[in-house]
Amino acid sequence: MDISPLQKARYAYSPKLPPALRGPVSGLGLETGAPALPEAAFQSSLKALFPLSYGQARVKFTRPAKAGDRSLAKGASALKVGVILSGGPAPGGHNVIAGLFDGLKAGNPASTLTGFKGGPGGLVDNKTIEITAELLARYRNTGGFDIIGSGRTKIETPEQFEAAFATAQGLKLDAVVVIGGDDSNTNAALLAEFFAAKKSSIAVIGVPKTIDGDLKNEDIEASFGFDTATKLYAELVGNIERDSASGRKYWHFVKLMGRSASHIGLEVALQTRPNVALISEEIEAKKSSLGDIVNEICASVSARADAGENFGVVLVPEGLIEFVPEMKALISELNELLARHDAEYKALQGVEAQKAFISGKLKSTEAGLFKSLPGEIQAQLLWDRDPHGNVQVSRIETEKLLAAMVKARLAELAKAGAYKGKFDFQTHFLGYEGRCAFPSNFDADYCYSLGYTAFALVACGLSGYLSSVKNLAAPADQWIAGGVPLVSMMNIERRHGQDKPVIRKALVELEGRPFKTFAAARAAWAASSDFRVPGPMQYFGAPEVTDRPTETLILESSK
Ligand code: FBP
Repeated sequence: MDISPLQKARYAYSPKLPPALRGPVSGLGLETGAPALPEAAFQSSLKALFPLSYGQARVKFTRPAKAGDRSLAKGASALKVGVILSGGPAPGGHNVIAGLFDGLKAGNPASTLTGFKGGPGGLVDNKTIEITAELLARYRNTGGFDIIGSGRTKIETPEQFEAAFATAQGLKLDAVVVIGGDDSNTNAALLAEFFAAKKSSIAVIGVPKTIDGDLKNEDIEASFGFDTATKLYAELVGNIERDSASGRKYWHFVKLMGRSASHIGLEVALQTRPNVALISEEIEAKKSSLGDIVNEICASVSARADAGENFGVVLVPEGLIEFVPEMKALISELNELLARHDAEYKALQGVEAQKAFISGKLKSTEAGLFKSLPGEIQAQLLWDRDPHGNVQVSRIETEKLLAAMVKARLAELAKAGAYKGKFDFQTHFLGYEGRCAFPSNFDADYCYSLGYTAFALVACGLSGYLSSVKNLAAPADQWIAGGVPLVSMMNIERRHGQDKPVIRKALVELEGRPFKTFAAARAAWAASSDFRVPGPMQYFGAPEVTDRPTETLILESSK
């Protein structure tokens, strides 16, 4: 294989583990905490939906094991585990598999790890690949999910659940480990309950993945991949800022991935100090219209033009469109209509016929808004939902919509004599280029630890848990490994026109330190060219450069 010098050097990297996981598996203890319950409003419905998994306790690994600790009942026996990579790739997935594999082998060299190919569909369809030490050696500390592939199949129908169970039983698995985001881990919780209802001892353990950073709560400080992806986007945004200050002729509108949540946009803003960074959650809270957002951008463009600076950078979160109240109402009506009239709608020939059909069924306000949007955006809003019922926001070109609206508004202002600058723009979408980057040292360590923890949870005979590693803003020798019951993170949401139990998505908190830090600084950034250029991610060198966690994590963990 012709591999790059960096890939070769990364093979030699030895990820750090939390102290409890270092040393022989036999010395590992498990401390059981209080039962972890979901939000009060959803307790009775979730108890009814998950009678066997509801009310489990948080657990934490300790070393040495203390009297009263639950033992690693299955720690020394040979285990057979299956692993799934689910949803969008996130840097570090290969290291989760490496940590899981090494844990299994440390417990008993006869243990085996099977990969399900192409995501959850691999479990349903029994498509597997044996993960050997030789295979894994080619993927350690590398980005991507290509060792076994990923997919977005939602295990939903009774037939799919039965097929998943038949596969796991047929392979005589002790556990299935699902590496995924909120939707995939919701699936993991449902599978765990289903297996338990079958009186099977096959465990299901989840691992918190997603570059979006929205799978977090009081127990999960960060999802893996967020650190690497934001470092990569921040490098690129910093470079764009410097280019804009060098050429002095463009405003750059940069859409950043992240689906609904603006964690990525906020983190990149904290690292790069752009002129404008839109935060969807604030836009929703302030009930800002598209017109308000355009005016906010125009204010910065205009103030900078007065100072002779006809350039700048605007960060646009991927999911923005869903948070503008009038657009949110439109999307939710579209979701209901598309679910209700699925067959009729799909039978129509061509996108124009589909637009006309749907627009004829919308309520009058929403119909007016839909008709006012550019044709391309109308079509993008109608594209298929993903298997979990989400609008595919990565395909809606919000950055282009906003740039065009800003240009039109500036032309009006210029006509009225209220704007005298020059405005030209470029648009960018940063997303896919960050999902398979070589994991940062942080993600390489975190992912390896999450995988090793998943093994330890299986070895303790637990099921329905999400692998957790805490105290992440501190060096790895202070990290704490444990597990959190999946059901405790769930609530009930409207999906595909129905109420469904799902793991709660964590959006940006407007009272949280990361947002408040940004909000206190942004007025100065809007007017100045005091950009911050973070430069490329470093893998070798001084720990303060190579191991620095995200600003979000640092701010959230500082009391
Ligand atoms: P996950 O939630 O599966 O981690 O996906 C993250 C993500 O990268 C989002 O930021 C983005 O909206 C979406 O995947 C794009 O999905 P796809 O890969 O199907 O185009």
